[in-house]
Amino acid sequence: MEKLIISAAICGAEVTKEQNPAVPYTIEEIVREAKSAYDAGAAVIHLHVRWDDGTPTQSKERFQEAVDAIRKECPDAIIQPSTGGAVGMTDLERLESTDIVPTPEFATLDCGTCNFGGDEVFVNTDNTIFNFAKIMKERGIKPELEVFDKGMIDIALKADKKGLLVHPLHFDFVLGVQMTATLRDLVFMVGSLPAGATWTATGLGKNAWHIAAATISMGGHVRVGFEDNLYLEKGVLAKSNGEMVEKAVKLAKILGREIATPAEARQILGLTK
Ligand code: KMH
Ligand code: ZN
Repeated sequence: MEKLIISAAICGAEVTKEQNPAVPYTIEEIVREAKSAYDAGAAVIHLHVRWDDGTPTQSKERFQEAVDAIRKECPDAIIQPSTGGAVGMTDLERLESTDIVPTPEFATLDCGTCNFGGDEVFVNTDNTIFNFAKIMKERGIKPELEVFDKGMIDIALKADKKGLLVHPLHFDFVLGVQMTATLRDLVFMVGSLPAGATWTATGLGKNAWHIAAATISMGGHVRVGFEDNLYLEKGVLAKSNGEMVEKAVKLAKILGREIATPAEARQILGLTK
């Protein structure tokens, strides 16, 4: 089986220090968490940034500062800025994270509108999605196609039909937000992908570890980290993103998958930079 790419979603936009004191807000804390994940075996750092008080931001200056600082500690990591940002941000705000130097090689592209609990709705109209895809293609940024349910795979394929995406397509299944996170769901999502696509999966909260184990067994790639889950196991808060990456590495070892270095991950994902 192909080597396993581990992505670490170290920060997110929604989780707080009240939920887990290790959630990073400051640049120093974000670097600490990125380095802990990288040292443990993560090839990809999925990046959101916050102001020092925890408020999520897509400020290009803040992203530039974070990426420059992470780069010093994790020289060859694939740093993947979020273009999702936080619920309620404008498209222009969300795209700021891609407007840094050097231009990111990889960034997320959210492929549909999603209920985020309560009254929160993460809005991604077709026009937003196609426009983000177009801009990312023009800038030479490979999108990771974030899909929260099967309909979003179909929207991504519409964008592909319009020639807006770069092959091989790479999807990330975020299960347990809008769609449930059963193994039946995971198998259905994988079976809905076009030939040649690569995929990562993550399960929210209590779904994290059964989705990771199934994904490793099925030949997919794994995302772990505070953005999606704060617990190492039931009732035990993770002390760092690195601890969660270590757990994914242990699962991979048990299940016979080797871990991809950043260089190997770039090859698997078709990243050209
Ligand atoms: N925070 C969510 C509203 C992404 O990074 O592209 C969007 C999100 C997806 O986290
Ligand atoms: Zn994210």
